[in-house]
Amino acid sequence: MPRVFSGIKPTGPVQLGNLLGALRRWVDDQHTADSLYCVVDLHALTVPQDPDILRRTSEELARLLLAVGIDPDVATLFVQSHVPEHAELSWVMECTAAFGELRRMTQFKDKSDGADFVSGGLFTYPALMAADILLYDTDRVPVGDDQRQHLELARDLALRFNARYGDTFVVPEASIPTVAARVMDLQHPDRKMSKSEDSPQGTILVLEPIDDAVRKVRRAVTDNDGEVRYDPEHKPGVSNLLAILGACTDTDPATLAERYEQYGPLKADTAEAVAATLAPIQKRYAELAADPGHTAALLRQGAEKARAMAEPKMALVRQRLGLLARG
Ligand code: ATP
Ligand code: LTN
Repeated sequence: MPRVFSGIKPTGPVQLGNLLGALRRWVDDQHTADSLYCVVDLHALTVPQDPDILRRTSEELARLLLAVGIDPDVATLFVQSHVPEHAELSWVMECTAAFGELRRMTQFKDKSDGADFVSGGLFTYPALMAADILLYDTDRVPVGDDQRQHLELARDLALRFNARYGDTFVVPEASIPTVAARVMDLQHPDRKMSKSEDSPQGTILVLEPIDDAVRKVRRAVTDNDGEVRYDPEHKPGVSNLLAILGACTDTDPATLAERYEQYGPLKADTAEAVAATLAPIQKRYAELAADPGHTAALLRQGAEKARAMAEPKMALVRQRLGLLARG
């Protein structure tokens, strides 16, 4: 079975882009691959976090992953900081990456631009992400389109390490969806929907009241020419609605466009499809939240399973590098 690994940061409430671009495919992949899914709390530390909020967000995120359908009996669900090998291999990856390579990362440029404080971790972040992936001999990484460049780097680092020290890592492939790979902000369709960006009216949260989500879709920014056409470059707002509707109903957005003459019905159908997608997740989340100890216990088991894979891999890496054997 192929190995699948992916991660999500506990940086805020999960939004529709996370669900359509990544999480729904995680659920599908668990049945055809040996999959590991990780709450990447160390990645969240690249920007200052309130400890109490980080703790709560991490736990709620794990619960949401269960609510969307990750089955802990099938997939390995765990928290990054519970497996110390991630941080250890990250250092090795920092030493494998070139400064110039890290400097080219567009996510670093976007997130550092205009920030009051830019941590060293924000710059070296892709090395930690490569470590996450390479620790587990990952074949495939289901992510949204914004992670394409980081995945390329992870591949380059695996190849470089293998060339320098001998075959050690599997070279992973990105798996990016054909529809809704980049869900855009409903108010600013020129930028991606994101959980930590402050755009409440443009961001649909997976756990927000359904009425609020519906209202946001109905008020989404479109354009003035009145034609329904799937053309992300020239008609980003309308195309975003078509992509959301397409992802929620498993239909090709360009085919959907032929069914609409006006924006009103497109918005109404998209709102309805979003509501139908979110409602069962919210119901399941509420059930899980009634027993908070359950999620924590599952995460402990998940970390044990992950550690059993990460420890021997890290031992091999130490040996390849010439680090003295322990004990
Ligand atoms: P942040 O705003 O804190 O950077 P984020 O919302 O971008 O967070 P991540 O935790 O970085 O979310 O990403 C989790 C997964 O969701 C990744 O695979 C990422 O590619 C995907 N993803 C995030 N935003 C979108 C989006 N707008 N459309 C499609 N996929 C997305
Ligand atoms: N960098 C990713 C989150 C992430 C990840 C990973 C995704 C961290 N480690 C490993 C896939 C595989 C992001 O910002 N969305």
